[in-house]
Amino acid sequence: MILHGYWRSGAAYRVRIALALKGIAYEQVTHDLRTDAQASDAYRALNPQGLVPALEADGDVLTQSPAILEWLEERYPSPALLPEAATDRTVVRAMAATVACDIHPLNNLRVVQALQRDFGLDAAAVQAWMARWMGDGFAALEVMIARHGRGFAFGDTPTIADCCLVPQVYSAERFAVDLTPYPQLMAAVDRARALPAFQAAHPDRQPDAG
Ligand SMILES: N[C@@H](CCC(=O)N[C@@H](CS)C(=O)NCC(=O)O)C(=O)O
Repeated sequence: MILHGYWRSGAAYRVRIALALKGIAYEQVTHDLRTDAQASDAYRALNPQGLVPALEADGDVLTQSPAILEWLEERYPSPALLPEAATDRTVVRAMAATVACDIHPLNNLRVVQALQRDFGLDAAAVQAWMARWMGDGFAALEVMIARHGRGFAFGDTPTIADCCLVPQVYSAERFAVDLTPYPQLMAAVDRARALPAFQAAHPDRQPDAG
């Protein structure tokens, strides 16, 4: 398997966590987002969106981290990253979607670049934008985790919700977002990121970090 990513990409970080939790060996190819390498024709031949990650696996190229997480779960069911009951699975997917569909797209590099280049936002305004959407999502997740978490975001084992949440908190910490209003969320994140699989997936531990 080959993971096309970038050390600081939150979406690639999600996939690295799931691969590590499932004990799957893989190689990494980096695409430097600082130089727009992900937009090159060569990479677009793999992922027409020009976004990381993409996972080369079983002779195919898989894109979109939520779809890749689901594929990993179906192809490598153990250890499970979704609970058994259909309703519980939906709760976990809803938590993951809160990050992947409602927070991350608003804070993505190309959005932030557009805000700066096309709409003239300065650094302080960008920081406020990031904090606003992360805060909205984290406030909802705080309630959901208080309701469903028993150590992790949902239940007492890691799920795809934790795979999405931990990278989002990494981003929040980078952008100095106040996390003190979310104690349940942070307890779940701290529990998850103490695990070796989460540590192995951390941006600073990747070969292209720096
Ligand atoms: N929904 C996509 C988002 C992918 C995405 O936006 N990746 C970012 C890095 S985290 C990226 O490649 N950004 C480059 C850009 O914005 O041009 C997924 O989850 O895979």
